[in-house]
Amino acid sequence: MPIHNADIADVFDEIADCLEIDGANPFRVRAYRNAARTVRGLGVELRDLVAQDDDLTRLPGIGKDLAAKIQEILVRGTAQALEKLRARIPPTLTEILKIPNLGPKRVRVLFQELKIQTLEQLREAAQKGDIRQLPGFGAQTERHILEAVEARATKAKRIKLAVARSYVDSLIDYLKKVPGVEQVVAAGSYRRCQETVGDLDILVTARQDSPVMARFVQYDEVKEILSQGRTRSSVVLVSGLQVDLRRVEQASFGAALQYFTGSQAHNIAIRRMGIQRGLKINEYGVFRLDQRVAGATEESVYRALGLPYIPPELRESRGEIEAAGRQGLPKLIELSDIKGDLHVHTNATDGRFALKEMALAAADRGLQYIAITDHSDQLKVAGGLTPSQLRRQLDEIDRLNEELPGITILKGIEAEILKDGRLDLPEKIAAELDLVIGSVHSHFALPLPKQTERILRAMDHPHFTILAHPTGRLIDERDPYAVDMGRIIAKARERGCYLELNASPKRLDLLDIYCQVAREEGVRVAINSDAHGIDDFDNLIYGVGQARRGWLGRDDVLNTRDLAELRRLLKDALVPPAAGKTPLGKPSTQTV
Ligand code: DGT
Ligand code: CA
Ligand code: CA
Ligand code: ZN
Repeated sequence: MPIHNADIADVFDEIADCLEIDGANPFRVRAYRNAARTVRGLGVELRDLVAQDDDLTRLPGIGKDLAAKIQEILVRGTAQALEKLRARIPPTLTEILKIPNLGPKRVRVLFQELKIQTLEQLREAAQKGDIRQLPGFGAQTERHILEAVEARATKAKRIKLAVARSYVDSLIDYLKKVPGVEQVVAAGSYRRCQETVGDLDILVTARQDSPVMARFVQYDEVKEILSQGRTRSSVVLVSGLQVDLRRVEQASFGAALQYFTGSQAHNIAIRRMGIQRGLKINEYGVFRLDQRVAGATEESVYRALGLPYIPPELRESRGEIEAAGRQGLPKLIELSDIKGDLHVHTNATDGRFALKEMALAAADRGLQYIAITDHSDQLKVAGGLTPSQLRRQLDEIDRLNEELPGITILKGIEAEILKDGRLDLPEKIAAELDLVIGSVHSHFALPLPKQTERILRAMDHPHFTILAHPTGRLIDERDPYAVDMGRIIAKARERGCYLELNASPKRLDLLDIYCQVAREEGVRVAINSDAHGIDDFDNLIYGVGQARRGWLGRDDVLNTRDLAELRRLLKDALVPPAAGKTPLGKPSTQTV
């Protein structure tokens, strides 16, 4: 059974959870958390590194002890350290830890005082009013807990796109090696680059005699076979991901790919359009009076309707069919259009690598510039920079810009947007910065008018350049805060500043629907990795996927510009447009 990095990271995270509930030394907890993050973000599979005898202690945050644990997990699938902890701490407690408002201390109190071990017991205790009796809890906390438990129970388990990708790639490689297999494509929400996927839909074409259906259920990561047939099988992988495999005829491949890529809403609209033209469209092809007229390729399906090809990311029934009909589809951005990254951290705050290492890693990936944007002073938990630390960092950037010819380092900061909308920005240094990213990391629960006013006020700061992760959501963990995004986007247009699409797979914020609004309003978006480690630059691809879902083309994205033009655009954001000057016009949109 091959062990993936995500599995190893899960073991480390669970150890950290257990240690935390156990009241262990915070440094130990953090060591496991950091290791989990390192492992998760690694570009290569650890099992491959171990197979070629690489020294794992070269990896950041991995010492001898953790390297040994990685080896152990690769062999046994788990670690003895975790098994020992589980013997004392019921594993279901770590589920309870995921409820917002419940940190390790509270989870421990609930366990010790009320013997609460499961979400179900937590719900019952909250309903009976037992929790409010505990020291440090109260009626309001009890109500929040109950709401959170109920919300979790109704939410179907979905997997983040980036996590799914690590499983998909191995499975596709495996299927491609089966004799007689011709094409293997992952369709469904995965192909549409949706931020999370419910299950995976894979299509194959193969020669008549190919054993592909039998081999699929024999894949060594299959935990459970749900159904098995000649053209369709479903399994659940060890990771919990369900995979549906369908074998289709070559002549139907395009129609099947179109059908199983979805979305359902897009497909219904497409089929309705077909009916109006006397065409029947299904997963086998496009038919006129039972005569197949198209279906071998997706292009042929759309062509039969008089439409150009519609990229999968647009197939959400949000106007793409109408736009295609008038030849008005945007030419979508691609990863190769990204020239730089405007949100990067170093170990001066909560990043894990030195400035130079981050710059070299970015240059390695072909980026022409990065902006260093470490946290500002007020974000104490991330070790925010004092003005004198920032000053030293700026001097270091000057030195490195002389030393490193391949890349330009811009000077920036990720400034806290304080509760009242002031920016945590050392005013004396602000003028020396190339850009200022404003971020909300506190007071998420403000009511909508207050939250909106707070952010609008921050955007009024003359040095404000980019609004980071504009809705604050963490996928599956934290909903967007209550904020009027329409007003924020309108403000960015008036003010001439920019919005970030944070490419971290757990954020993907700006949301796709707001990208579409930003584009219509002529507000440019910066697709940033928010890198805390060198591998995080690889997350830009997820930002690009989300941007494509939001209809963005190259011109709609700030960091597709070469350095000279980028500098001009950053300067444009410096002061509000003077009276009489026309506000930033719509970027010219390329059409195909
Ligand atoms: P997911 O798995 O929840 O992330 O989302 P999808 O979009 O992958 O949905 P899924 O796996 O249920 O089905 C894959 C595609 O197959 C879906 O996007 C459209 C197509 N499809 C499935 N069931 C139906 C249906 O009842 N009607 C139509 N028109 N299309 C369907
Ligand atoms: Ca699916
Ligand atoms: Ca499915
Ligand atoms: Zn950041």
